[in-house]
Amino acid sequence: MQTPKSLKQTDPSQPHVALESTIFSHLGLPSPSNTEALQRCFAAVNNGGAVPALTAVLNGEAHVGVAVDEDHELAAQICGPARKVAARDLGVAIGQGWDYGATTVSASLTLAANAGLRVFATGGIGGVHRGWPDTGDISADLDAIAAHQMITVSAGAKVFLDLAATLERLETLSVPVLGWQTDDFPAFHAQSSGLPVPHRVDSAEEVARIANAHWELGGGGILVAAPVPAADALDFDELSMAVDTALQEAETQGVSGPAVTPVILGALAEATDGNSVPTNLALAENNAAIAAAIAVALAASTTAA
Ligand code: PSU
Ligand code: MN
Repeated sequence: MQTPKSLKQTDPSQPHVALESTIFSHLGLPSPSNTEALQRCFAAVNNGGAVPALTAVLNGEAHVGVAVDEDHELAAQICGPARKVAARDLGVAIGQGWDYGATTVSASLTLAANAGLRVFATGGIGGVHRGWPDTGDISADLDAIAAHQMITVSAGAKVFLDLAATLERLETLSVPVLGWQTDDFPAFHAQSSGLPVPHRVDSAEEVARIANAHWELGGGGILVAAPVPAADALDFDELSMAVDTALQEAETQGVSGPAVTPVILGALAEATDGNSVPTNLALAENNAAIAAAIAVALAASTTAA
């Protein structure tokens, strides 16, 4: 695949972990927690022996590998006024020269795959929204995960979604869903949704073997679902009540389209008295660390082959 000129070059033979930027923007987390999340995810990837590759659209150029540690101003901008960029918006953001575009999971996977990367970490992926038969609201994240030969590490899908329908959809799209040291599909802020994962994995090497076999057969993306660490998890019942409150709030505001997820995330933070925010940070950091281990194992398996 040809790398678009506007992509900042990375060396794909090195273990890299691509990161999205929406979660680090005002659309994903309140300030200053978003900056803290960015720093903790970068540190987790570095400590795991991999290179963080933050994706974003800056001054009309798509980037894979924004060096935020060298450019605090840039970090502040990404965490500040950025506009949401999903996969379908990439051409628009580049063509219209948007100053700061925060990439979602779908946009990040598109850019990272074009740069030759294989591993990506996020907080929780988008998925099938509750009430989807009426609204048709199914995140473009799912199709993007299926389309690109990348491993996505997430704490399951966001808890306010229809998680059973999200798993069904991933099955239809032929996306292997691997529970990271768990038999249960995680529920983002809570360790378990009560739904089983189709397969459990226990090590990064195991994920690398599965990915190599899957890709040799022409398969697309793989989802690794890692539960939030126990110490940082929220109680599922308490969380469910907060989700109901947040969904009602979003309905009252009458939002639709790309605005839905940021509004619900904000309402959820309020409904949990802010408790969802440190949990969100902890799970994003945990996912980044696991993704680094997988990137290192994948690079080793490619060298050995
Ligand atoms: N998970 C988080 N915070 C976020 C998101 C996910 O913890 O901000 C973002 C991701 O960028 C994801 C997007 O790709 O929400 C999904 O948006 P939508 O539901 O509109 O597809
Ligand atoms: Mn949507």
